[in-house]
Amino acid sequence: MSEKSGTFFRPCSFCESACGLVVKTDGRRVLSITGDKNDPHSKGHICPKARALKYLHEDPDRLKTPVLKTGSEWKPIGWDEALDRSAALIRGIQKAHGRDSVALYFGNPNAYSHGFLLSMLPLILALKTRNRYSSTSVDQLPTMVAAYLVFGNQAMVPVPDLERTSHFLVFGSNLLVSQGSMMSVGNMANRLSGLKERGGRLITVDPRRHKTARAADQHIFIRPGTDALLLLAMINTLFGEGLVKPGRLFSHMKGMEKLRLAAMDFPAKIVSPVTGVPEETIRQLARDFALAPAAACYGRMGICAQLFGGLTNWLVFALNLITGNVDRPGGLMFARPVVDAVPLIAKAGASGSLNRYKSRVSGLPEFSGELPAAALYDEILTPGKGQVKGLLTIGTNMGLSSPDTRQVEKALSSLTGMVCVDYYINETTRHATVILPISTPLEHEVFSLATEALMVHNKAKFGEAVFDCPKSARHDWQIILGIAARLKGIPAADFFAGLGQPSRVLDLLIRTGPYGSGLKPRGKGLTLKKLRKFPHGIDLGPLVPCLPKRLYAPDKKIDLAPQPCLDDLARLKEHFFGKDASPEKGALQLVGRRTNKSMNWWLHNYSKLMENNPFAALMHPEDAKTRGIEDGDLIRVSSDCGQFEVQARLTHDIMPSIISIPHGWGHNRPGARLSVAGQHAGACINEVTSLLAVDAMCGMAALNGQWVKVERAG
Ligand SMILES: Nc1nc2c(c(=O)[nH]1)N[C@H]1C(S)=C(S)[C@@H](COP(=O)(O)OP(=O)(O)OC[C@H]3O[C@@H](n4cnc5c(=O)[nH]c(N)nc54)[C@H](O)[C@@H]3O)O[C@H]1N2
Ligand SMILES: Nc1nc2c(c(=O)[nH]1)N[C@H]1C(S)=C(S)[C@@H](COP(=O)(O)OP(=O)(O)OC[C@H]3O[C@@H](n4cnc5c(=O)[nH]c(N)nc54)[C@H](O)[C@@H]3O)O[C@H]1N2
Ligand code: SF4
Ligand SMILES: [Mo]
Repeated sequence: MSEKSGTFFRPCSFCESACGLVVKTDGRRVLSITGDKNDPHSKGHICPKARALKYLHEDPDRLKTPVLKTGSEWKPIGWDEALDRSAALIRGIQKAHGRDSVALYFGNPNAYSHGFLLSMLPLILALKTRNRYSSTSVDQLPTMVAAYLVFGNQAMVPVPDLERTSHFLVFGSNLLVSQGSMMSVGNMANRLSGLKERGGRLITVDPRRHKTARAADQHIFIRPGTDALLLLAMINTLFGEGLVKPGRLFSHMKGMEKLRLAAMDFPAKIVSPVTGVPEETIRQLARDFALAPAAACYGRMGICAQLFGGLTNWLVFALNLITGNVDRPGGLMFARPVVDAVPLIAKAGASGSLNRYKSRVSGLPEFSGELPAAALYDEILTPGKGQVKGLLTIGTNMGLSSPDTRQVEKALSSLTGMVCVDYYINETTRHATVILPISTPLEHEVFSLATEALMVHNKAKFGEAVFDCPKSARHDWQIILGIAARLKGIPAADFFAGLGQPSRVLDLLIRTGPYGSGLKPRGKGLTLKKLRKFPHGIDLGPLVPCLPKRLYAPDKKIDLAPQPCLDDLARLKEHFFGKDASPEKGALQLVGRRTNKSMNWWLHNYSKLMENNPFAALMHPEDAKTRGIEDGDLIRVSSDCGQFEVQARLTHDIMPSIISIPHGWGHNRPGARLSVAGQHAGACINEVTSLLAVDAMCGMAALNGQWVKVERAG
């Protein structure tokens, strides 16, 4: 239908925001990409990255056929040969060295592909390796761990009810740039101005006064990694001042007394000097939160990628819970998507697990069948039974996105075989034996399966493919099932026949979901066919309360004081109040930041996105002065792991002794074929981050807060 007119409506599949796009084509080329004003979720919002859909599609560097490495050359090969070789490589290594000798690593963009999400299980089952990794453990792992421990299901992640809250407290997230994450908002600026218009308040807590902080009613500087202390002191204040009012859900909670006792050790007076937040500010923060008509506390990368991410995410949930701000309008609520993964996960016995086993070398804990990314490189480099010798990556530039790129580089170049599913020969896939390129987003259908479960207002949308998929291209699910079938020794055709196209599976999931028609052919509710009739998406209304019905712990309780969290408090105390607790002299603490025209490590090959997209470090004038650094100078940032040079920008919008550096750069690796990115190489922040900085409780990489040496270059 829309093919004729050349106008297509679809969600953007680059980030969790899932903004509605209008893509106009002349049948062969994209003419324009604009925001869809009729999309009830994003109401016309898009960001500069959306146009990368066109650039990616037209990029001459993008692989159009599989390639095989022969010596230092890449040879194009056909799909059957490529899939046969990939499967043979994996099977060969597993036969010789055991099942765990091949590792799997799934990267961030897979979260936006329903094709991937609906086909990954057969691959996991076919590989049967304990060495399963993903970007989760450099991203949102602590949030999922906390959701599992507190609400009983790793997918029960509550989102702030931005439409109705009157008090929004944000830790470690620059919402106006990132658009938020572990929540799908669509149009952040609009939602935050709505909050202001209602007379609500926005408060940010961050070592940097970023764009969102500048738009906030109050900004609080905090020393990196100390958020758990601040939250404990806030909770302590609430208990001390009789402000704990858990409300309706109280009878479904357990652990209140344990939480009170835990917080007793952390009064505002004690945590103030460590966090850098004045005592009275801490108390006032707690009171304001408790007394607001409806409050929501949320945090993202700043409270995940740090040494105490697990504790901090638990405490964020606890703060919301004991003030009665969970599962009520204006607080933290749960989305009700058309495909509801939570009960499916529960039924499959996969609600979550923590520390059932540990990684072989570094002893880091398992979470829900995955091991932490920070553990992988030791597994590759350390000989012994179970050593990883083969790697299958799907949609990750892990060579740059993991800490300590020097060590990662050493590990990747030592592998016996590596298969990558990716568009490019980039900094990571250049290590591969075979690269299997997938169709571009314009060549396949889009459905935001994962992000619709995190929407701040219920909504469903399905986007048709804009272009026919060329005969020579394959979708990710075809590649994944193609490898899985070969590993299982099943003819690929049988595999597809059994599982069907993702859209068929999707239809089944929608029919059996919360709004579904059921399995009868003429049921009343939603089907994929009906959803397809609403190209701008269907507005399914504001978030609605769902507890206690959706509690999945065996005792059906919300746990305010999970044992793994209580146990981890000793590490927190030792770290900040133990005998070795003084900060490193003369060093600065590194924090990361997102920028408007970058998407992690993969949209730098498009010249339009590289205009006014500088690679620069932000530091405080005081720190610059003591080092003889002036605005615009080239500085050297170093640690035990490595070093790089970057331009310094001086600003008072950052705490003294902090340095903020964006990620996504480092395109100077030999053999990568990214001609535009190569001209804007910059340096990779992870050249100076260490694999040893890990949140021991859950295995999350502590990318933020590491100490680095900073001096003038040259
Ligand atoms: N334009 C753009 N948008 C993106 C992305 C992108 O690359 N570009 N990436 C997407 C992805 S994958 C994600 S996960 C999200 C991330 O979304 P955000 O979390 O909003 O992204 P960041 O800019 O990394 O913000 C992290 C903030 O934490 C602060 N911080 C560092 N350490 C601490 C700490 O210990 N405590 C506190 N309180 N704050 C701290 C940093 O100063 C920084 O301001 O963004 C998504 N959106
Ligand atoms: N120091 C530091 N490190 C960080 C972070 C930080 O803030 N600081 N942030 C962390 C976070 S939150 C994240 S999410 C990770 C991101 O790191 P990764 O998960 O490694 O993801 P990207 O860097 O986005 O790389 C995506 C890769 O997938 C390919 N690709 C794009 N779309 C698709 C697709 O649909 N299918 C397939 N098969 N391939 C595709 C791209 O070409 C690219 O090679 O980095 C983490 N690392
Ligand atoms: S904010 Fe995210 S979803 Fe929206 S247009 Fe930009 S990249 Fe796409
Ligand atoms: Mo992320």
